[in-house]
Amino acid sequence: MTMSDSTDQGLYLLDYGAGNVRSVFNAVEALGYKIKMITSEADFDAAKKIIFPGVGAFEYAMKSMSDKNFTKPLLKYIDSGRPLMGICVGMQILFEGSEESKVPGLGIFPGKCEKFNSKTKSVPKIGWDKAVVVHTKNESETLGISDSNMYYFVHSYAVPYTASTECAKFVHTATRYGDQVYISSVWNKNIFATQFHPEKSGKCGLDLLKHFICNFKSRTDQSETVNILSPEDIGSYSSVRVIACMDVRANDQGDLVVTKGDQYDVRESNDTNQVRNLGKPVELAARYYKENADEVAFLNITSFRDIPLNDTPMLQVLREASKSVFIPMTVGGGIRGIKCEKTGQYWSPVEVADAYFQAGADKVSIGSDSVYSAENYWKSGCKLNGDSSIEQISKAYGSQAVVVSIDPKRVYVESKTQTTHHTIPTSVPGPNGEKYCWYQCTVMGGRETRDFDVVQLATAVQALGAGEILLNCIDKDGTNSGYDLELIKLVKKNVTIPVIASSGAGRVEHFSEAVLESGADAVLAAGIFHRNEIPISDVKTHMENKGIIIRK
Ligand code: 1PR
Repeated sequence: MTMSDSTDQGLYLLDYGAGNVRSVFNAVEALGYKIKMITSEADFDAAKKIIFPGVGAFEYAMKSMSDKNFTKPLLKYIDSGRPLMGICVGMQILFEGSEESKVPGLGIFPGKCEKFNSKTKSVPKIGWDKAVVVHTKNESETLGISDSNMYYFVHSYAVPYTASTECAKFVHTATRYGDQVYISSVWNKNIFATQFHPEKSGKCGLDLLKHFICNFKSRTDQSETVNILSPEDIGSYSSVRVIACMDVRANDQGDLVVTKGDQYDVRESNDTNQVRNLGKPVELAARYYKENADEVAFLNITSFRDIPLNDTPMLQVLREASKSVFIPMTVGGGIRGIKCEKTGQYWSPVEVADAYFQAGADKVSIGSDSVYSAENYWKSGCKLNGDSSIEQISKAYGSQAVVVSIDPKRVYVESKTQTTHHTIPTSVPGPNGEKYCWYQCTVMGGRETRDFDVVQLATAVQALGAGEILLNCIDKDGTNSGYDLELIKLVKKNVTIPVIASSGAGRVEHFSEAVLESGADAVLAAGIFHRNEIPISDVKTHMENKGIIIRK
């Protein structure tokens, strides 16, 4: 056997042409193995192992499979006894169905995906968590999943876990999210599937993929139904994410750099007035991956300049970064319908998002366009007409793939009656001693203010289908004076989707305050990480000492 033979395990990737399958591709290649795309029925016959990273919403996945005529060949492949590894929606569609859609699933496992209860926790669930092996006996082979590892989950639907005899036959791990316990992986005969994303779960995830590629064994002993954990035995380990954010733009020499400003001004305050250069985006992302960031975000901060999609340098940044960064990546800036002024070519919001997903992004973040959509939503009397980028992208890829980035500014008022906007009493009075403020939304990176407040925006984007809010604050950006806790509390009170605290982190205490005092689901920083002022490990150690669950 030659060297190249040993890397070719007859591994195929089932891609029905949507979303981020590049990450799986890159993860397998980083492990030193070859993986080919399934493009025809004949490939199912040639495959010795298949990885099926379902992406998008349940119905979209089932429909795409059927449009490509992949459903029957997949079922035939499964029947043949050759190994299949499903990921996320690639696991969900193995069940009978989902509350998300009327379209039935493949029905290989009993059970149906149900939506998480958003009255008790943020939904979608986005973050790192444990997958607890439920079998306590006769399972010497554990597929490489360890209770001490954390994996990356992002989903709104899950199949409830019960300690029934039926579950015992195929459930491998379960995970708790607040008051609910659900199936986080299955293993039965030749099928292994995870609700979480191994390709985005750092080294633990890569190890799991390697295990599937090299050591997978079918599970034959299904008759053993004793000693599985009851849902009450599954502990709560959902962790708070620490995110490193890179604002990216071309500097005055034309190089793409990570920059960072104070209150959105990214130019040096000295005579040079140059765009601050804090490093190269791909290198910095690789550094944050090594330093144990839970997620990275790239924001194209000059996206208001209309650049045709095919000329967008951010696509190349993602393609390169996704070769070495195996944690979730969000990209923002210019996510909207784009028209090329020269050629007249038009890319719909879904096409734009798809280009980023194909390049390696897991989530897209929408800024200015979400403000316009939210304004229209209120003007129309809260109608969902399907026109907005948020609606279109979340319909295709699921709400968990759509982040809305908000850039608000404080507006101080003396009393609540001075404005119709949502005001709060503030402990940080205005320049003239004003005791109230409201948060005004801006577009184009803070360049233009709108007669629209953060509560109007946050509630509208949630209704339109956004899955997460990246909550910046222009007053706090780059100040190192701590997050705007009052702002975070206000937004958290009005939405059930996760909220990422952003802008102003300067000390480790700021991170724990955002979580404990304001209820942030994740914490983000830029300047202090770029300038090496506080290592991510110090932030996590501090948070852990404060009783916050983090990924070590
Ligand atoms: O409007 O959809 O094209 O998106 C543009 C995106 O670019 C938005 O997400 C917007 O927030 C971002 N953006 C535009 N201009 C700037 C700027 O800084 N001049 N950056 C900008 C926003 C905020 C965060 C920053 C935190 C943490 N930057 O990215 O990382 O404030 O900073 P800190 O920890 O140093 O305080 P569209």
